[in-house]
Amino acid sequence: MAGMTTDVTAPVRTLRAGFVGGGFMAAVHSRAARAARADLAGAASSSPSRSREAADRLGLDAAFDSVDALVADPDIDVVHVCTPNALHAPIAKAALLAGKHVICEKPLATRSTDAAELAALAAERGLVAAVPFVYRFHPMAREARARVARGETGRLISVHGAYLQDWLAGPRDDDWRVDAELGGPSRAFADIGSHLVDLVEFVTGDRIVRLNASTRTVYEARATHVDIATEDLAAVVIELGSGAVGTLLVSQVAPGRKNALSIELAGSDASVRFEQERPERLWVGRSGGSGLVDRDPARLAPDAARLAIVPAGHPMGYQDAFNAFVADAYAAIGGSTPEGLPGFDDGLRAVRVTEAVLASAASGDWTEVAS
Ligand code: SOE
Repeated sequence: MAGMTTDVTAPVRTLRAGFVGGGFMAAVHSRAARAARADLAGAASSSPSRSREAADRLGLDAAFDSVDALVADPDIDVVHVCTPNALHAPIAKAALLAGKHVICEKPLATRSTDAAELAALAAERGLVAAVPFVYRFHPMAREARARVARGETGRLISVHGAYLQDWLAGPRDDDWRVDAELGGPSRAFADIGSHLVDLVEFVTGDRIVRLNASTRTVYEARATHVDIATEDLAAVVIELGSGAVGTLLVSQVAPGRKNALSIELAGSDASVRFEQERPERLWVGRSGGSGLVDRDPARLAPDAARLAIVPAGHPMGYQDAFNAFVADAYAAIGGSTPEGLPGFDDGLRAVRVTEAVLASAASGDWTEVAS
């Protein structure tokens, strides 16, 4: 069909993928792996019966009795880690030590020392190690990045980003993530602020160097948890390496907001705004007139067009972005170097910014982000 591109990189051989965890994210990962033509080798969860239930529900070949058994299976090439946050680092480490490529959910680790160890280990072993910062894979987020990179927006002046959800907005709403033992010391920022940090840095090509944050725990008790210490929201003022400034608002208690990730950059010549819930369009703002750019592959930058797998007017969405991420990760396993694949170094960046947010919120001071 005219204007359609289908060259999202395909894996060069059939990979065998194993999945640790059986929840929402394991379902998303396994759909993407199937679309990338992997063999879906099996699932491991917290018990043999939960592994069986996950394998059946996700349509995987086998159920492993334990995570260790999955990681030790010589037939598995790539391990997808889709567990609660505190288990990401130990499982990713075990998989890398077993010589597996790893796709590990964010936050890569609940401490930056662990994330740094994983990034170093993956590099040392020459294994592909990717973190699903999948909002990078919306064609119009790539288009924003391309326009910034080719100078269309001019000198970067300011950034404002938000990631707002409401699935924890009520006092009885509850989830394992509120528990620091499972989720880590940061909740809202680690869970969704990490995506926002990644997208801001990816699209601007700049780095958050210092920040000043306030956090709030609105509900210290929920349906099953009490004495909750993890944050429901974070409001952060940022400074970037270029001298640009910005604000980030990250909240899991924003009624009516489902998955409202947005970033807006103002440059000296133009602004761009991308909204994840309306991913088919990019707003381009100019003093002399503004407008919406449609996802029309014929008119996009090459790196955006390659991700546009259906023509303009045929909406793409979250699972398409996820599929493109997994396809690119698998292509990297096959020896390619796809543009913009988020690796463990990017996972580490997000953990470092998260730690700076918690440190600043605790001290009330401006805090440097470790580099
Ligand atoms: C829940 O907040 C969640 O599923 C996150 O964990 C994901 O990273 C985000 O993409 C959507 O919301």
